[in-house]
Amino acid sequence: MGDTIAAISTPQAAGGIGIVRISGKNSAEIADRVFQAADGQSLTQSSGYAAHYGFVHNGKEKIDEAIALVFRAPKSYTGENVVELSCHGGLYIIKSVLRAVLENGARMAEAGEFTRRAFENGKISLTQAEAVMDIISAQGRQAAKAALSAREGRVARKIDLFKNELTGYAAHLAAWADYPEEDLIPVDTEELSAQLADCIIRLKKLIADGDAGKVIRDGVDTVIVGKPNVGKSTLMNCLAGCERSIVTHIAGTTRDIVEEKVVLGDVILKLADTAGIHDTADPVESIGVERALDRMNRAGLVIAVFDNSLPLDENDIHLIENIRSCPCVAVINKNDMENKLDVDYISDHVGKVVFISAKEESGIDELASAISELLGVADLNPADGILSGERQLNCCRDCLKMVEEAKNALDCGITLDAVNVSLDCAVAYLLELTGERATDVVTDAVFHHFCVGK
Ligand SMILES: Nc1nc2c(ncn2[C@@H]2O[C@H](COP(=O)(O)OP(=O)(O)OP(=O)(O)O)[C@@H](O)[C@H]2O)c(=O)[nH]1
Ligand SMILES: [Mg+2]
Repeated sequence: MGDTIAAISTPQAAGGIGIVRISGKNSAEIADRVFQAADGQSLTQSSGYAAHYGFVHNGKEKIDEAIALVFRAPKSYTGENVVELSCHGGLYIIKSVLRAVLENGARMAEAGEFTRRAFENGKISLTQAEAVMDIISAQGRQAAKAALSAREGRVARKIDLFKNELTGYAAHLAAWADYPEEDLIPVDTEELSAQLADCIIRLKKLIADGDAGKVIRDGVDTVIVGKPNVGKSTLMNCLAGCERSIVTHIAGTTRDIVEEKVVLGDVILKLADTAGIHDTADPVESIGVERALDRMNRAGLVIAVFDNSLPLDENDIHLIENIRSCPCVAVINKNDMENKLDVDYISDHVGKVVFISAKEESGIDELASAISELLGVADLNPADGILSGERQLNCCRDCLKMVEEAKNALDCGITLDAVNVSLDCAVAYLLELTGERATDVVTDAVFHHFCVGK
């Protein structure tokens, strides 16, 4: 970690401003070699949080006008000395500035290396580091909120509370088991069992919220299914806000799968419009039907569309039988037309039913609410600190398993030593989650996903 690193921290595209970030012990010295402040001030002599106007050059060649921002360790993103050179955002200019910095003593930063240094210098926990990546890749309002709250340490603080609670129980048990001659408050096994039961409920909620959080962060694979001509493609286009799928009055218009990512309310849907499901002799259409069924079985959410203007037929009934085990919303489309559909039959078999007119774009808010409820995000408060990513969720699931084991051992009257072993393991998983006891393999995996410049 002794060397000084540099990278372009803004996107690799033309823009108003481009930033080259330099971090490490010698960042001000290196910046001084390429940056000449208009007032002659040397950056090594500058105080922290100071901005200087001047020019960047490489040897005798003047590259661009720039502002140099100086941060002094430990008050910087990485916890090291940092200089950020803000130049004009042309690709050629910004790459020339980076080249000048690299030729004058800095090393090219690896992906995520700035954030890794922030973690290794104790500026942020591993969950906060992961949140930085989530902020960059957030696609919706809720996802951005969740990432920001994690960045502010909400997740880390929540995990700290669990950690302190479980460590407290373990310490009491250890003291009681190891020093029976001391005048310690006896362990009340019934009370401890109740406390662990309560902890289990809270851990399960944290995991459930994390699972729901995946929907706002990464989106959910969603398939629109139904018999031909019910308005699947019209719904797809209505949600996508553009003419993504071909719509005609002819049954069997959609043959292949058409995909589009859309934000509906707070949820990101990775939508797939499919061929109408029915018995068909047409070989092309039947491949489309097979693909639709395959997608349906793999989807995280099924939007099953029915035609309000037609009586229920065997294609509809067959579809209802097929979707029973999937998380599913039944959409009664063409609500603008006279009702001939047996809606009661559908609501008896599918938990959530929503009336819409895809053509007139009505009922879409109700569809959004039904989907949010079904996916468990309706009551999710993204600012509350939600676990992000499989790594965090797995640590938490492993911790839960250990707390459950500890409670079982306690309830079965197994020695307190054994209970304590499980509690210690539970705490170890939480330490892995926050990065306080993460192996290099775990840390490498976390930072592997970062882009250069972060
Ligand atoms: N009145 C009315 N007509 C609709 C509505 N939604 C779709 N339609 C019409 O229904 C017909 C079929 O619409 P599509 O969206 O192509 O139906 P689909 O389910 O994708 O059909 P396939 O791809 O053939 O399976 C078109 O003529 C649409 O204009 C609606 O809400 N109200
Ligand atoms: Mg279609």
